Amino acid sequence: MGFFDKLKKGLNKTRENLTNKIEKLVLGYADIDDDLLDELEETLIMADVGVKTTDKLMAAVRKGIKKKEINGPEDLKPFLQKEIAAILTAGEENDTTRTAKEGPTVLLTIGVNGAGKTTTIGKLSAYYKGQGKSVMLAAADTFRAAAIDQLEVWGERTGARVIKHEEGSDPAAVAYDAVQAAKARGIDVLIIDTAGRLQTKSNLMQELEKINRVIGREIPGAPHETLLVLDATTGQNAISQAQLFTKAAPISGVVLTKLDGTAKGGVVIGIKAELSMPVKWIGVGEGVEDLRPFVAEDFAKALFEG
Ligand SMILES: Nc1nc2c(ncn2[C@@H]2O[C@H](COP(=O)(O)OP(=O)(O)O)[C@@H](O)[C@H]2O)c(=O)[nH]1
Ligand SMILES: [Mg+2]
Repeated sequence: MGFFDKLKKGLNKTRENLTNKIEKLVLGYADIDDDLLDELEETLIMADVGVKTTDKLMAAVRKGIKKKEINGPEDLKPFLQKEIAAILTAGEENDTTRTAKEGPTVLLTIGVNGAGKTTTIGKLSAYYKGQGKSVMLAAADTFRAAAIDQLEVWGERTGARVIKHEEGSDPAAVAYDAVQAAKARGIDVLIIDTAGRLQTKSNLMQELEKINRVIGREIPGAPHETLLVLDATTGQNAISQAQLFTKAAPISGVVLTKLDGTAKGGVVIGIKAELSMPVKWIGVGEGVEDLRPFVAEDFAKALFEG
């Protein structure tokens, strides 16, 4: 199955929860009235689009009715599709990965435990390898031995060297060694795993600041990307996590994982609209092939035209 078909299949439940509900809703009305608009608003909120974004969409709908762009219930779905596609494609030129002019491109991944960081790193490693680049991985999630082992498995699977220290060691020291090794070996892409413990915001902030300081000193401009990994199945919670992490580190883009089989895929719309953070990659499965750059147009199409 190609990636687009996988995306479409993965979004089945989100589509049922959003697009199909809108379709069914409008069938029950001959004209647009307040009841219909209330139900539409509720549908959007229930589909994890987010309250702010829903407000924005409903304001656009009301304007569309006034301007006679919407003349009956049947016009609502195509109108919303257009509006949502516009939100998703806004600022898309920022969605491409920043790379180093010379020397290794350093990608730092952050996010709460279980969001899919390590798996995403494995997939990214395969992606860049597939583009003929050399890849190195850094096990700066030193919190649990299992996390280091897991990264090593991905390293073996994708033919990338893994730089690691013992469990419990300083994550910034691992990052420092990895940067040195990547420079010495002329590596194209260095991807750093982190623990993303959120017990206290200040700990996380200090840890990330230290990692940033260490690698920025060794490679000017590094990290070139700080990717926040968010689990789509957590819906609106992903948005609050993102707000917390923005306080701890400058985030350049989001990786949204587990879009396969969740009904909460509408959260992509909220991430783009409410956080103005570019969604750079999406994950639709546990396999090495199941990560791709986010293409807004494809996503909107998969969401509305499945
Ligand atoms: N279905 C699905 N599972 C995923 C995806 N990405 C990660 N996972 C799973 O989520 C779980 C946690 O992932 P992991 O990479 O260990 O998260 P970390 O704690 O952030 O490093 C693992 O079982 C992964 O296989 C995805 O896109 N789809
Ligand atoms: Mg991990």
